[in-house]
Amino acid sequence: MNPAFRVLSARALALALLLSVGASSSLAFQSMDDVRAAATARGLTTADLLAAAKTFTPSGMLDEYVMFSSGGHSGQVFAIGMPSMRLLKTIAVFTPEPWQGWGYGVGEEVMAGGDYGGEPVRWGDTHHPALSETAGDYDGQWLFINDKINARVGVIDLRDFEAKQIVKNPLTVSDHGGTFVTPNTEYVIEGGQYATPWGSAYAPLSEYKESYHGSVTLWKFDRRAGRIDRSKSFAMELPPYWQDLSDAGKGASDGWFFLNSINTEMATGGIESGNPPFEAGVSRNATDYLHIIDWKGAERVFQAGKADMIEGFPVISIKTAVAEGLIYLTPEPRSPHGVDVAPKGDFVVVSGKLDPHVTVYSTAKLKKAVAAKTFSGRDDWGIPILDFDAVVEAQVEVGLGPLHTQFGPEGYAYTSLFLDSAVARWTMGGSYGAGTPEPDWTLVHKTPVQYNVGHIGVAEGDTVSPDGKYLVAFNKWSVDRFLPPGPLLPQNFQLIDIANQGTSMPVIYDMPIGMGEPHYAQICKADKLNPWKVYPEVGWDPLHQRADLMAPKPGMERVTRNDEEGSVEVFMTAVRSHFKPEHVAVKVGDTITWRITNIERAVDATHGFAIPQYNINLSLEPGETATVEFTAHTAGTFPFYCSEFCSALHLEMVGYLLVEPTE
Ligand code: RUQ
Ligand code: CUA
Repeated sequence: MNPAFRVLSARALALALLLSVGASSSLAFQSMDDVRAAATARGLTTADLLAAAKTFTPSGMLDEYVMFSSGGHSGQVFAIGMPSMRLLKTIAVFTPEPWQGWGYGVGEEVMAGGDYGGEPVRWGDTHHPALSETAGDYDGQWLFINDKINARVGVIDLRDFEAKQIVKNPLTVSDHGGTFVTPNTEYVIEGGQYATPWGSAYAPLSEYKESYHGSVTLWKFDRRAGRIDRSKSFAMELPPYWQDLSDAGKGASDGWFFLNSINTEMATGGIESGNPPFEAGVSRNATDYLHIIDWKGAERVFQAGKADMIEGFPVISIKTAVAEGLIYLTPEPRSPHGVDVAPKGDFVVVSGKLDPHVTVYSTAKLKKAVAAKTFSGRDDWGIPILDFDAVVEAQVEVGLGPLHTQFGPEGYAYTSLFLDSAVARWTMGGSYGAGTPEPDWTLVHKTPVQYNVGHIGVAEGDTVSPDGKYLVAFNKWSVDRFLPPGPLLPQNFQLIDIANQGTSMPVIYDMPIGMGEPHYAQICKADKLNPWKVYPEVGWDPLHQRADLMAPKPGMERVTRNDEEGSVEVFMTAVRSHFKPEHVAVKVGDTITWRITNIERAVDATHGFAIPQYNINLSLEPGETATVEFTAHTAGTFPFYCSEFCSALHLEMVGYLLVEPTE
């Protein structure tokens, strides 16, 4: 017998037994001996069986949470059930995705919203998803995601888990400190990253200080329209300090947001010319600057018409921001990365990658220092620097390479430690202090993770009332955790059970992510989400979320040809297991408008529609209508078919597009 097995507790066995009975009620009764034998054969310990009991989700059981994870450079977002850690959907945003037909007739209009510089940009580097909030709590309606490489923001409607809008930032070409939302989703905030001249125009690096700019953009979100309203959006100019992560104030700090920065040195690199490389130049100073910004004040200043137009976009200059008292700086420790606002908004936690402490600022002290003008100086742009000692509440030594902090319900905070490959649990003080058995502001425990953890996410972790319960470590490396699929290894999402206080914080599940390099994720209680099971009406246009009057309906299927214009209109329906019409005959050079409706009302009765060579590939969910326009550029015979195995006669769900050559 495996020695580890002998320590199996009666409780774990009982749990395992319960599970096995529940999971296979159709099988003959299974005894404890069966569980024991199976566990022994696989070398499982008590802890393993307990972890299984906490995560194993039998067929048909639904998850308690949905995690919306960045898809990294896949340009997409992943929806993952928790605690099962089952991938539910890849939500296509910046990158074409064939299963959803995204980018092959549908989604192109949305993606075109993010094009700039003349060439279509068909991928993204997604970093930080943000769920819409009402009164500081996730409301389950909208999801926003930034694209770091191109400075774009995507808007996803959680009624159908589809992207509806991509906006391109006109001022900058890279972003990072976004997306995050203000407590009622008034704004979706996108902080820049690498400074460039406005609009990413040319200027030599020797003119860095004069010509390069930092910025943060406040995109106004119109909930009714479900779109960012560019006409009510504005930005703020910032020094070219390479602003990094950011968070919105709430509760005690409502009306403010916080951005940190990593290059107050304004290093410009140039290792090839004997200059310090960026990695050294950017880390020279002992401190960088936390930016403290009054967004409600900035909104008033913008609405009063005090913004300048730059690249056709309103920008509040640093000069105006300083004169209006909208912006302050305060020192933050070496190579800052994460800045995270505590649930009540009373503390702001900053991690410096090269400092083993997290630094906790008090928002009450920040406000006091602003009011009393407790400045230790001004930077080169005249921005007041709040005195560090006047605003810091605590510094907690947590370990090497602290990056990001999340909060639990009982007064614990959690910080990812990149260099230690661990997640630290530490106690908050102030009004949180009473919730934990340990003294305020102390490290309680570290759980090792595998490996190189970036962000962490706690269930409902960015809200005014985190659930705790689960924490996910988003690890960059997996090294030896999975069978190696060649030299490019999956990343590892590790689920950590944080339900107990003190030093019990075990890893209970590993989920390989075989796509992109995810950064952050937000975790929403599943019952807050209320997605449609089928589209509300037959003939629904998901882009505009309304019935399309032109949508083909049963009885009106036809192909009409206008000889003079050389144009053809197709009105087609799809239902198990045929398209109607099945023959579409056109001539080379015809312009074709092809409308197609899936007239099914049954849940999950999705049809695909794909035409070879013409690069057309749709997914039509029940009720959905879509329109594709193309020119019949090539003569030939093109069997189009349904790409979803929708019925026993799915193979017969086919038709012919006949493109007749012209002499
Ligand atoms: S950032 S860990 Cu966007 Cu920390 Cu990736
Ligand atoms: Cu419809 Cu296969």
